[in-house]
Amino acid sequence: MRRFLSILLAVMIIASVSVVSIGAADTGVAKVTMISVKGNSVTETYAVGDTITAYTYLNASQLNQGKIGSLDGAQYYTNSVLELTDEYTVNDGIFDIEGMFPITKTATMASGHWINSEEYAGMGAIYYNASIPSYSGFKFNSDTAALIVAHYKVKAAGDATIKNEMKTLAQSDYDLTRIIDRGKIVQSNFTSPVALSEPTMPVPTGSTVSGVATSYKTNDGVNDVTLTLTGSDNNYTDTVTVTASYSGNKADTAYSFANVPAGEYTLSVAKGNHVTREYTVAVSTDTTQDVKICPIGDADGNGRVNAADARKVFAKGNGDDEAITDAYALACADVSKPVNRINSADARAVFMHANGETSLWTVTAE
Ligand SMILES: [Ca+2]
Ligand SMILES: [Ca+2]
Repeated sequence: MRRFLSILLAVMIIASVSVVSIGAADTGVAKVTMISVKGNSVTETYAVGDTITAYTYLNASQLNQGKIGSLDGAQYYTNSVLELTDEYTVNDGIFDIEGMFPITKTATMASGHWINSEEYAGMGAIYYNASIPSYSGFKFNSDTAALIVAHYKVKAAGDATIKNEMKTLAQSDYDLTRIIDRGKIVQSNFTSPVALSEPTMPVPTGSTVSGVATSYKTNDGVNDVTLTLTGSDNNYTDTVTVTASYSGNKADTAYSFANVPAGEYTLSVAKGNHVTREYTVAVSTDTTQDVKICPIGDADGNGRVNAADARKVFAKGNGDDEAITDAYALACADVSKPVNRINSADARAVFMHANGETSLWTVTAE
């Protein structure tokens, strides 16, 4: 009985020691070192319970203007100290993948989980793989181009590492030239800054692009004007849809894009029964760009398709080059095959529409 009690006491002492040791860890600190793809690092100290946002950037602007066609890699982290607070899996529960991979976005296949290999014992990992094998590529063209933005929580005291490794980094030119090939850096002229707190690098806030979109009434079911702004030298793309409110047959409708980074853009304007039009917009400050689209067949740009349009199209098709000169007006006049050529078939179709015989537009009942 006595012997049994002493064993029980010993067990209780061990148990209480282990409780004390957990308590010490909870109030301790974690020294976290983050290592970039190229091996440079940053170290910060955190309290247990702190949350960390880890930023990994990539700047390949020296190579093909930073356009990357495919990348494949992992971010490893010391699992005993750090917990990945957002879990990403390929098959289920995809959660804010655009926030985690702001440039490659939903083109990324990613999963965050632990691994237990001999090489990386005790490490967790975020695996990612993204590919756009076209000339446009993912644009890692500045030191603020984020590869991964990952959220961690410090769950215990100790030393921890967040380490970026890449298996493939390939340009988006036609032969997909490798920058990193099977884990080996073969072209070293890119940078990969890392940060464990809010980036010290300036984050562009952007400008407003706004204006008035002029369109016309073609039938009562067609009211949405869709404007798409796409960066020529960055990854920005956004679409705004506004509802046309008519005064007579014309609608002047305000539109606006917020937080547009400086750069050159294509603004595409589309509406049912209208000919889509593209504008080039340079943005360095708040920018006003009024736009106007016209109905199919409106060769003189007044929003109506009538005998005057038919006469113009006929004259153009008959060899009078001065009848229609503007490229967009030509697109409005080019209503019939062959495309990119104005001839008597276009004139006939516009005339039939003006005459109320065969409409050029999709007409639905109100
Ligand atoms: Ca007209
Ligand atoms: Ca034609």
